[in-house]
Amino acid sequence: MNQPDLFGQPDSGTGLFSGHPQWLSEGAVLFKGALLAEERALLQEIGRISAQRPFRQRLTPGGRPMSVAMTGCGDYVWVTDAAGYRYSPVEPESGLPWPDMPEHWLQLAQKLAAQAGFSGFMPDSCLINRYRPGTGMGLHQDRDEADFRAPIVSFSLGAPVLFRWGGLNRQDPAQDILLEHGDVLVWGGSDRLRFHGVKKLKRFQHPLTGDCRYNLTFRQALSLVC
Ligand code: MD6
Ligand code: FE
Repeated sequence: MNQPDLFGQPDSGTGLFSGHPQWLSEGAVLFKGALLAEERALLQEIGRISAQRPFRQRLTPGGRPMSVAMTGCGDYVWVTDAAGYRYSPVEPESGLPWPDMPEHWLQLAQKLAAQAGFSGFMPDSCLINRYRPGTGMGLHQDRDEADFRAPIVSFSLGAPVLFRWGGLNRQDPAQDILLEHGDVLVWGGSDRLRFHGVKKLKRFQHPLTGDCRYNLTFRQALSLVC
């Protein structure tokens, strides 16, 4: 049976996502429910990583704590403190390297990037964000990476949220995109430097994550596209 699945379930036979990708524009693709078959494994691995390198509310360069708590894995993780925004090979508090990126995560991120038209994606960084009710993220561009030709692959797990999706200038009109448990957003090319943000999380109870939303963002932080 090779019928496309309108509900966006991964095809367990091939491991390929058979739902319809939604192209938001030339370089941004939303795969609804692409992670549903992997939800438990993903959440278990988040638990294992955060047991080693706990979620922390880091300080902005201006000295205010971010409302979102962060940890991560891979060669580098994005951090912020008085010294500024940067990708760090170690957890600043302990000086210890980050846990390895699980092979399974790398494969998922690469597969979805390729399905969005970005083959050869080699993420060296996965930032894990944890949102609680009332937390969000202001409009920003992702520009701390070395090579903007590489896309970003973003996994959403747990409570749903509205993602603010703007243009290349801060003042450009923005639209709201619903990101739900299991959704993947791949974003690159001419959309790579779009302004975006996360609206405040509403109270919600998810059977697997409680009131939390987790976002995993895979990036080529310091490695160049070859
Ligand atoms: C979040 N994500 O979804 C925050 N940036 O929690 C981001 O800031 C983001 O999802 C670039 C590309 C995809 C993203
Ligand atoms: Fe971002």
